[in-house]
Amino acid sequence: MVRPQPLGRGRRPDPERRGKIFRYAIISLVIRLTRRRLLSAVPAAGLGATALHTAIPHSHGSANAAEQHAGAAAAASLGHAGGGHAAFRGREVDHRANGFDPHLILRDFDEGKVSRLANGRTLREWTIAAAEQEIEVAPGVKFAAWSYNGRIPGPTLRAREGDRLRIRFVNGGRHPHTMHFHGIHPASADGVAGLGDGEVPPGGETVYEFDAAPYGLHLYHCHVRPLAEHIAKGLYGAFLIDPADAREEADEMVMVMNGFDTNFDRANEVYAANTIGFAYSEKPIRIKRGELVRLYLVNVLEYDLINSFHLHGNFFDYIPTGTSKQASELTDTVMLCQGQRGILEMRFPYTGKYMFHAHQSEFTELGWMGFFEVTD
Ligand SMILES: [Cu+2]
Repeated sequence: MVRPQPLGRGRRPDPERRGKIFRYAIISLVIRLTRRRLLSAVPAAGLGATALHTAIPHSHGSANAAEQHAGAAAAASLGHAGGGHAAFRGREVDHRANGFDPHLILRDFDEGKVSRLANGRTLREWTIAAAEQEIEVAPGVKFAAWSYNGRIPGPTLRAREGDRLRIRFVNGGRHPHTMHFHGIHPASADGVAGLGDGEVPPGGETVYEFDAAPYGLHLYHCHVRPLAEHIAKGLYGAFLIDPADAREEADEMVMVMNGFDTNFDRANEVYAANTIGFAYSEKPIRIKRGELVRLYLVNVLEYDLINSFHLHGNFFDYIPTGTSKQASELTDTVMLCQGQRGILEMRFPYTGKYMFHAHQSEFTELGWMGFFEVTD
């Protein structure tokens, strides 16, 4: 689903990539010369917004030069000025207009409507609706997105191993969609074309029902072709199954690493954890010194082969896929391909601000970085 391409600017880029970098360089120069005018010309409506708003899915091939230029300009202005967001200081994403706030998504776990089956087992039920909505992924950069329950990533669904799960999926979009869960379940609940109810047409709905297994950190996403577009548009979320004997109490949070192709060139212009570039940089994540922090980390990034998480000033225990109680590694950097995920556990011995970011510098500069602020 992803097309091979260089991982960073240090590698020898392919011609398309070189074109993108060249475009960035030119646009960055123009921006440097006309920053004041450009910033006032990038209203909340967004430079690329008009073009992007009317863009229909899968239209990346037909996006005209003006659209591409507009999207790239908005994104380049984001990535420019060393850390990019500096150019937007004082400008913020309108979380209210988006309908979600990455700081709330961070610690939000949806355990569903809980009841007990006749056999004594726990039943968890959710209703998840797909919709189309425009979101501001970085200050002034709008993206015509698809969402589950009005947010990107979709709700973090949380269950305990052995629970019965019943997910009613309603397609409120204009294209067929599904929910495909990672985990162990019958083929009929797999959320792909030709199995069970298969693709759910616009206005249609279906129910996915299965047992929660195995315990660990998983994900769900739409599995309709073209898959890259359906995922990159925003149809994904974390799916967490706790072990029967719960993990130790901790300050728990979820980061879904993602990105946005705002100019339809099958490469991302904005990178983030939980969608909004620089959100955790503008407003650091507050944690307490000495407290156990458990980070559920999922990579859904489309169009780039690898993503990563690197922590400053500390190390963490890493549990791949969360399917064990034992960490496999003590490290400060993990590398994940699309669909890979894991649990990070750490305690900060010192107070202060500690950066975290992708160790692909390009991603960092285009939004995927933030800070933990450790206090007593
Ligand atoms: Cu879809």
